[in-house]
Amino acid sequence: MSEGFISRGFRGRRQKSEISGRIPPGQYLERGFPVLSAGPTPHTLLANWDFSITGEVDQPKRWNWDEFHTLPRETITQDIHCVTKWSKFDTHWEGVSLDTLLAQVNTAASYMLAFSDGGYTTNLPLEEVAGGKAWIVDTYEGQPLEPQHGGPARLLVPHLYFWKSAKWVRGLRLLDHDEPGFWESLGYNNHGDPWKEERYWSD
Ligand SMILES: Nc1nc2c(c(=O)[nH]1)N[C@H]1C(S)=C(S)[C@@H](COP(=O)(O)O)O[C@H]1N2
Ligand SMILES: [Mo]
Repeated sequence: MSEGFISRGFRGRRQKSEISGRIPPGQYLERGFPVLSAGPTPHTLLANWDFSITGEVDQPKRWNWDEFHTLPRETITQDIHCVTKWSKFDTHWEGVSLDTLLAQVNTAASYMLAFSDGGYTTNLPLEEVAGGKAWIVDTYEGQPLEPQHGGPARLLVPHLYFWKSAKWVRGLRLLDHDEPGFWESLGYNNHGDPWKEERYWSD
């Protein structure tokens, strides 16, 4: 048997050891991209879209679509983990780091509530989104982000369960205290670290 034959047999399939080192406990590897939305998909025209930072800031900040696209952009390759137990490896995104956005406001806040078209919210401590851990993304696998996956733009916080990655995001409300978001008020864990299996409030 030639080596070529053996590697052909493994092509398209990942070695068990690679998966087990990389997949958080209780998760399985998904190859598709499931859609999970608590309500209908909003369709906001780019002409009406803006992104704002409000709340505990000296001066609120707002970018329309064109202004947002003058900001420095980053490409991101990350694994994502949904609390419903699917994980997806090596997803590719493009967008603006929250470090870049938060650098443009003066704040003493320690928390934030991301808010979206349709009313969805999710809460995060600012230290969980600082230092290259969170982005506002508008491109997925080289294409404009599809509405069902959160286009025009979504929050991406890949190190936490994917419910923290608010689709159709329109801004961040900075807070001096923690305030549970949509799923966090309905029993999902306040923090949501997939490696600690922080799925529900009792975890
Ligand atoms: N605005 C909004 N964002 C959301 C949700 C939602 O219902 N509304 N669902 C969350 C959940 S539970 C998950 S798992 C991911 C799913 O993203 P996807 O549909 O792109 O896979 O979006 C998160 N962000
Ligand atoms: Mo989810």
